[in-house]
Amino acid sequence: MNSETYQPQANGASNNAAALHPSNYVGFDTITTQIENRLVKRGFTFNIMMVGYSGLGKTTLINTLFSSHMVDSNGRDTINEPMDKTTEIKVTAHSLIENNVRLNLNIIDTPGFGDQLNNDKSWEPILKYIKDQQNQYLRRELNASREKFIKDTRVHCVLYFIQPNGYGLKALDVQVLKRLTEVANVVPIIAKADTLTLDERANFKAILQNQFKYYNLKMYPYDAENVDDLTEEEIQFNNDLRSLQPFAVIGSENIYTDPNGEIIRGRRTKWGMINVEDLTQCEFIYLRDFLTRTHLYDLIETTNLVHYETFRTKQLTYLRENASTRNSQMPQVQQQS
Ligand SMILES: Nc1nc2c(ncn2[C@@H]2O[C@H](COP(=O)(O)OP(=O)(O)OP(=O)(O)O)[C@@H](O)[C@H]2O)c(=O)[nH]1
Ligand SMILES: [Mg+2]
Repeated sequence: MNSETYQPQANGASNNAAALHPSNYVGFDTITTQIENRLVKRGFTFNIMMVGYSGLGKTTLINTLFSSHMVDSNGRDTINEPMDKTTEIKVTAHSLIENNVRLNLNIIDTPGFGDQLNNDKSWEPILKYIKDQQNQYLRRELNASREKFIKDTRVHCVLYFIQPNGYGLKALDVQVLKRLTEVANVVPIIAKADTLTLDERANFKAILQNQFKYYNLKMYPYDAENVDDLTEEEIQFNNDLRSLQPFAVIGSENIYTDPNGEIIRGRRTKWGMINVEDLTQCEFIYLRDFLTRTHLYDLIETTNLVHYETFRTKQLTYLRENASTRNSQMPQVQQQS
């Protein structure tokens, strides 16, 4: 073997050693295909949660995002239809297949808060749900006979709906966002953007971006200093995305045929048709691309590497400290001489 192209490393040699280029084709570059095949076969699980004040179109947007009727919203065509308000945390599971890739999608719809007389704690069940899933995952992981593939129910993305009021976050929004951003990837969106003019929308966005900074709310995607492994391009892309956030979106359950004969998903109003997939009208397409095309895998990975890791470290440290306190309180066994 050519000693110039192959130099055995001593045990424990660092990975930073100069890269070697084998003189013949070895073939390990096919590992990407091998990984791809394995992952495609196994499929991906993506758990997305909708959170926000009542009636902001959370349930409707689920159906808009995945272009299918997935969950019943309270949109009604006639007055006789029952209102379908979300009253409890509801998980619906779907298996979507596109080009042989299977996506196990779990949508976690939550009741809107702000309806009760005292709303102070109305978000607690939502936070509890997120932590419970992390806890369950940890338990399964620590199980002596742990499963080969642990079922992942951890929340990978929280879509947070902001009321299009034009003046900013409410005190309750800040309270909820503070807690949510500590435990999950939160993507904020301006709901029902058709109720704002374009100027109002731009102004509102600037106000919200300032408020995120002011209250130190860390929204997803995170600043480059908080993530490793990103290329220059990815960092630039995330910076661009952050300047566009929160996306101003419009949701709809209904499909229409426009005057050109094209099928569109939209909202028919007295003054015209809103096409939710038209970028000149709203930023729904940005949101969908961001969630499903560009950041789906990163959302899953960041949940595992950042949020779950923080939870895991805290839990294990707590358990260890508790165990050592218990041990120090136990009566000492007399040493036999
Ligand atoms: N103008 C407008 N109305 C919308 C939009 N999205 C949904 N709606 C309407 O708002 C109403 C409430 O929609 P839902 O999707 O049930 O709202 P929700 O946030 O799930 O409500 P809760 O479950 O009660 O919290 C329905 O009548 C929808 O048709 C939107 O983008 N613009
Ligand atoms: Mg709902």
